[in-house]
Amino acid sequence: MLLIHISDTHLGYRQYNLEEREKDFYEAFHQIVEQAIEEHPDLIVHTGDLFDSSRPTPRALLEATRAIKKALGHGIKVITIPGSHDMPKRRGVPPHALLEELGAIVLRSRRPYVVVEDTFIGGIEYTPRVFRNILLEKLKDLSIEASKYKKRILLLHQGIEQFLKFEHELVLDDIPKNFHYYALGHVHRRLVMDHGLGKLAYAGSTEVCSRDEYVDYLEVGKGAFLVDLSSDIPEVQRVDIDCIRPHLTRSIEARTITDLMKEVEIIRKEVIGLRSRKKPVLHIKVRGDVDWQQLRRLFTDRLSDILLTVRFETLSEEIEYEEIHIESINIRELIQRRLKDRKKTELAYTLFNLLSQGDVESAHNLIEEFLKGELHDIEEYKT
Ligand SMILES: [Mn+2]
Repeated sequence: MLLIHISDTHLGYRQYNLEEREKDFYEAFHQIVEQAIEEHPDLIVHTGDLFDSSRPTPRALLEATRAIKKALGHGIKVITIPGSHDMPKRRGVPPHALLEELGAIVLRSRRPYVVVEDTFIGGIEYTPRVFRNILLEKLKDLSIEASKYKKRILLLHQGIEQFLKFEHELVLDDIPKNFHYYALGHVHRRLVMDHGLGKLAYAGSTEVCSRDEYVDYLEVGKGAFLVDLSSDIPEVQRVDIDCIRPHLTRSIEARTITDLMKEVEIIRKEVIGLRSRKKPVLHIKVRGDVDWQQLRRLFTDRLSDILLTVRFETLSEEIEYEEIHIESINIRELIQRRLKDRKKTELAYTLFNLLSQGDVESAHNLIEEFLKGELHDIEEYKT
């Protein structure tokens, strides 16, 4: 059996609120599906965060539908699980249900596995850390069920401690050992390692969701994995896409205007030297006090013809952290100590709780209400 493993396509993500960036994510998805079809696999598995939101826009739904319909039309099975971004937070149907209507298979609680020929394919939707026990239970059940079949594949969208130090739900030992291929999503950097009877792999995101991911892209590329399960140990090969928009990061010190203009000229030559089909995103880290208006004008005037956008951020002085000597860590207390304000602590702590449960949507609403000065009752957000 030959499969293509794709993950974290985040369709609908509009980075920097730019339409071009939204389109980049669609383009990456279409390109990888096209390349997948050319490999003539039996199936395509997608390990979550197909969409950037559990309520994708019609455009995002349309793009997903087109690509998946195409794959299905070539006789390729499409199997997916909801991820942390596209799983409804409370009750409700994941957007994937729409794709089920087309003939894709969505593995989640009500249908945790399928069998294709003699291959067992099990999957679990993203499960926040607070439900870790349920997750472990489900893993055990799948492992037992899988043992009846010759080849076994497991689909997960979770963080593993080794790769996500502070936001993981699992450690490597939690993952059953009797599968041949572990298709994982959630970690945006591509990686493959030995586990159980075969290989464990994060396919990574297909576009650059945050600046740091561009560094990963330069090191390990972006795209999918082509997995051949015909031999005892699966062979995992990279399938790379070439439509990733470049991100350039430069640090500058606050200096005279002449110095800054020299800096701009150097960057200009560099950008032109890239010979990229897509205009790069430039990230400028600024150290020291600057005249922001002048800085912005200078970069925009001299570089806007060759860049998609310039993002500025301040490089703050190193923060000194106090050492903590307490027996158990009380998060609320730590926040209180740092912020020294009861209201802000309440907000930060509520946010912390929501986010540690993966409830990005409520966290987002909370912040939005707060910023608009419309936050009347924080209790509503307490979990
Ligand atoms: Mn993701």
